[in-house]
Amino acid sequence: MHKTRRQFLKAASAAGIRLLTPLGFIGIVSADESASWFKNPLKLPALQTGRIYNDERVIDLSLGYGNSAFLGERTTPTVGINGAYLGPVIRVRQGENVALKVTNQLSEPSTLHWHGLNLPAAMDGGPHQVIDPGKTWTSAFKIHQGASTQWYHSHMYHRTGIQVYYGLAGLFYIDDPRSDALNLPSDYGIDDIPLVLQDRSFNEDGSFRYASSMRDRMMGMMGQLMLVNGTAFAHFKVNKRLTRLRVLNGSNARIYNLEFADQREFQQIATDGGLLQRPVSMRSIVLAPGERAEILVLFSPGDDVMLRHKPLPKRSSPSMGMMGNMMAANDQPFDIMRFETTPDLSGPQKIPTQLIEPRSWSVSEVARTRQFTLNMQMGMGMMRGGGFGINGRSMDMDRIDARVPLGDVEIWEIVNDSPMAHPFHIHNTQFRILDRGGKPPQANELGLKDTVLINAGERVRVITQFEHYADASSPYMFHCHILEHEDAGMMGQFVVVA
Ligand SMILES: [Cu+2]
Repeated sequence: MHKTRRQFLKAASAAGIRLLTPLGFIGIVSADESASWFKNPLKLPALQTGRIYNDERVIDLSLGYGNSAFLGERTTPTVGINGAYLGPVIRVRQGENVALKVTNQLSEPSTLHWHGLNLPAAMDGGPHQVIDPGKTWTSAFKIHQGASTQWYHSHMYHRTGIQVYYGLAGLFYIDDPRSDALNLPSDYGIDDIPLVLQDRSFNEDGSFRYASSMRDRMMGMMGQLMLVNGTAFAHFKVNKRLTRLRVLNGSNARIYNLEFADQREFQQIATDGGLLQRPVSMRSIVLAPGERAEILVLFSPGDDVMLRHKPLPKRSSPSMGMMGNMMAANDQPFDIMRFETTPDLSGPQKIPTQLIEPRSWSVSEVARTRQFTLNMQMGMGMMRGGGFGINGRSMDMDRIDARVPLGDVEIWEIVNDSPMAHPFHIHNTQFRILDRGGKPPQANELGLKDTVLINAGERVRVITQFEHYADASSPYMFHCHILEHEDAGMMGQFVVVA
């Protein structure tokens, strides 16, 4: 294993790819080098709107094997949905009844979970909705939510990490009349661009290298090379002055702090659950696994700019010890993709000053507060592969951890009692962040969210309401979205009861 990896790194090095760290992350920092490398046209997933049949929008999806060429002529065995790697962008409208028909053509069981959607628990695609090989599962429900960028991915218990890594993920757009009326860039692939960010590691033969070390399982799987929509060294030709980027952190474990190399301003217009009240000016944005952001970027003729990761400010504490050192050593700057304008750049297009009023709840409506403490047991517990849990308990498919009355407004207080950050995700709902470490959230976190990053030692309170669907027997999940942590048991189950 080590030999293979060393050979790959050697080959990469010979090809001019700079090795940034002893831990082996491959990236390119110098603008000169980047220009010669980042020239692969950004792949765009197919847009799938399905067909209307009996007042239902029917979307056919098929999980299957494929081969993908990420690195020159070497091919990588991958898994995809209606294709070799990743899946189509599913596009539906608020108020529609949808039926997602998922056929599993893999030789192992899998699931497809609709991340961020409000839906009946039995339609959620979580660990209880297993699709056996050769079988078709239909997930049918009404879309209650407004315009937003959601996504979908495998949620197979103990296999989520590897199945998503191999390619079982895609985007899920919802449109509504209010967002239509804002006249935002919305021409798919022209000025409305999906960016699925993923980091991957490869063996010398081109195959993916997944979670081979203790470190991969403990920190979560970090890759050596960036893929955007499955494109390595991606290059996008910008057509319009004002371009909307819908960014998904679809990585298993890596947290990005995104900025443009020239540190230009951009406007964040949406969080996980939809549009913000008004655009928020930013120069960098942190996105943890599972999180989405929609941003508007203004380009000028002649622009040639990298989107890159900038290391986060160090937040070291004595308790972080070895793990803190590992995290710091791994956090180097690297380029993600390149944006180059075409000579006939058209526009400009106006940025609206007001967007929508996102759903909110008042603390005075709260029926109860629940606490969730994220645990990582260090030392021997970790060495045995255990120790990942919530409230001191590891995931148990036969245990319900919380019963939430339908329609109640609740505060969920999430405490990170571990030395590293964890993105906490709640199924079936969108919430608002009340406070982070006792302080109000930043302007760009004031919208609806379904995944929130909880830094080491931090306490975050979110407020939400579970609506529309109750089922005392089918549970939804709440969990860490570092997929190796989720697979190792940092997950729990709740039901919504009428
Ligand atoms: Cu975690």
